[in-house]
Amino acid sequence: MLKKSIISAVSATILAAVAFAIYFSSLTKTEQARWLLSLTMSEGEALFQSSDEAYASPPPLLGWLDARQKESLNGEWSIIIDPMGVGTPGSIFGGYPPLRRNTSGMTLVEYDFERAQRIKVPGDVNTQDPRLFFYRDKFWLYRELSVAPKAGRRQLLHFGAANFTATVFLNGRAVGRHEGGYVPFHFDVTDELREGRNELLVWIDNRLGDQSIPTGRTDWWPYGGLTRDVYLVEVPEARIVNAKLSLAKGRTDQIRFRASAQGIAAGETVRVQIGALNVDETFRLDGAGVAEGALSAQPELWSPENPKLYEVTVSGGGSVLSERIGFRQIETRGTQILLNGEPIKLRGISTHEEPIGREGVAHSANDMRGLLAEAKALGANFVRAAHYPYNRHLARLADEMGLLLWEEIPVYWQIDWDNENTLAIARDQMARLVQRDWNRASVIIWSVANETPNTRERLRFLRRLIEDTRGMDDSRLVSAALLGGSGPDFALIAARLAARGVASADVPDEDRKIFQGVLDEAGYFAPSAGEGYTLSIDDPLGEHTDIIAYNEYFGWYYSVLFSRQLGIDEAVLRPLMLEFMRDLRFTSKYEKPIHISEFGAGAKRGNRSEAGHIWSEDYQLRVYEAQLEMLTASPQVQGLSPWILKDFRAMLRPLAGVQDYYNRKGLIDENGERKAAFYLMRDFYQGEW
Ligand code: GCB
Repeated sequence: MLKKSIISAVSATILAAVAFAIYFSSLTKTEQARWLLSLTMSEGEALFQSSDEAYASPPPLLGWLDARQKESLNGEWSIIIDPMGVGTPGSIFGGYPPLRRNTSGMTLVEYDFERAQRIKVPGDVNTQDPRLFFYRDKFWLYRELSVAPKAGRRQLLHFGAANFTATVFLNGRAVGRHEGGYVPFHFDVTDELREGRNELLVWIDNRLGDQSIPTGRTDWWPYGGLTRDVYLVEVPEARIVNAKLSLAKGRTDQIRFRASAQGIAAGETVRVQIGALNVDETFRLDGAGVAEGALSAQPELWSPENPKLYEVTVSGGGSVLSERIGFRQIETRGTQILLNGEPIKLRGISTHEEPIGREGVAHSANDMRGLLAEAKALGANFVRAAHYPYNRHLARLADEMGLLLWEEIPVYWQIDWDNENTLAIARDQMARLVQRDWNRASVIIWSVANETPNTRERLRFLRRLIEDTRGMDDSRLVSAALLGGSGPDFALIAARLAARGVASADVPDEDRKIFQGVLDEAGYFAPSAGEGYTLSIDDPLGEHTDIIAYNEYFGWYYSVLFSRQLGIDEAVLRPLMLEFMRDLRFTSKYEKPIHISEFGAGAKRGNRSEAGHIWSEDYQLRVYEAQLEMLTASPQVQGLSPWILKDFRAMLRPLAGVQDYYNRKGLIDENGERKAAFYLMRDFYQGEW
């Protein structure tokens, strides 16, 4: 019976093949060619489509990375640039995997990783090859690794960050994809790894757009690539995934502890030890793999003056993890910020993740130490790490060096507020940042956004992020850098500038007439020459944040705005503005501390100007002088983080001979040379305020 059906199946196949051969030979040569081409095309299309496959997303973050057993995959990787996106595995162009070689001299291999150019990982691709400086598209990174799988252990492929969408292939199989950049993620590759040589391929798509986080247009360099450490982390099957310790709310004699585990049975225990505090407790895991409870302890409190850290060991299953952790309280009371119950002013500075004296992204502990050392030299006790999560060394070093930190995700300017996927990327970034750094005492503020428009959709989006953040971690403050000043505010300020303009002896007649016109229009409401103004920062998001953070550019951009609005020459308006700023004040209807998260002016180091022309160190200095006088006269202002510590790379900044694709608002230049305003700021931070 079986024999019969096999015979009939075989003969049917032979018949079909013969019929096809007859049909094919009846076609003309052109028809035959078209037929063959259509076959290749449809295969090709299928391969191109494979790039849109639903790839696995990475599991939740693995905490306590520095305490894990791991092998570094840093070093030289092969790179193939692929702006057309055709190098997908299996395609005739990329033709990978397995790694193919043309050893016979007759094998067509175009994407040959052995012959390809090498670049360093971690590192951005843009500054490692001059041809890639402005490149913002797709490329492949490849390396081999050899491992010996071990029974009872899992191998996790960890990336500190991949900018901005990374699809990871191991031995030709897609293991997953992460979208968004700037945050760590991993995949469990135990089942993909094999004894001996393994081929690891990462497809990076460095494009950003309207729906990504960050959006396509940013005032910083969208460095692409594997910008942070890559590791193969070996963990036991039964393991601690993460653990958080922080002081109980309002208390200094109790530490809250919470750990999550995987592969350890409910009812088993997690042990926490802090030798110096005589803590040695165990907590049972519940059905969800969580163990939590309170520890009685009276730690010496962490502060910038006394950055005290304790060695903490958490063990459970096969994990034994140790880290140095500090304990402190941060809260607000009315318009004050309290650190360990005492009012503190944030003497801060803003930064980007770029090292001093080298091009590209900062990725090593040394890079970060250099940056933080310069903030310390400025006399700062606070760093605003704008505008995206930096590498993990930042907060660890800030813990040790005694610097308070603001950490942020790149929800920046205008994004697609109604897009679910956009929200999902932002939530993922926040979760990974918070879960990575929640044991760092230095981090006191999570920021969910920078300079976003005041709309309903934005409010909904950001409230969601704030809720998420507080849900994960209620031992810190939440904020967002706002844009302030409404149309009416600016009209009233314009009238005050006009009153000063009319009274000033330095204003040319033509401009005086324009100013007079503004005053005539204001009529009865026209201000007097010396009148100041109090600007209230009332963005509705302020209701939901703990701190009202405000970016303002009086003395820089706003002078352009007023000059255009009034039709007055900038040369006339700028000095009037610097004078007026001394009578400008800030407040908010929310009874909360105000932090001026940005102010500044562009200056090319070495450019001096007695006349105080813009782009000179002298003009920058004048803006800083006026800003400090203005800001310290507003009692609600409890913190400053001027823009910015160091000149940084920005595609938005082309001005030849001055910017050359650097944003020049740094207090030091790209080589670490200080500008005059650095010293002014340093003297200010050493003073009374
Ligand atoms: C801002 C942005 C910051 C820019 C800065 C500038 O308001 O928050 O990312 O770099 O202004 O220099 O224009």
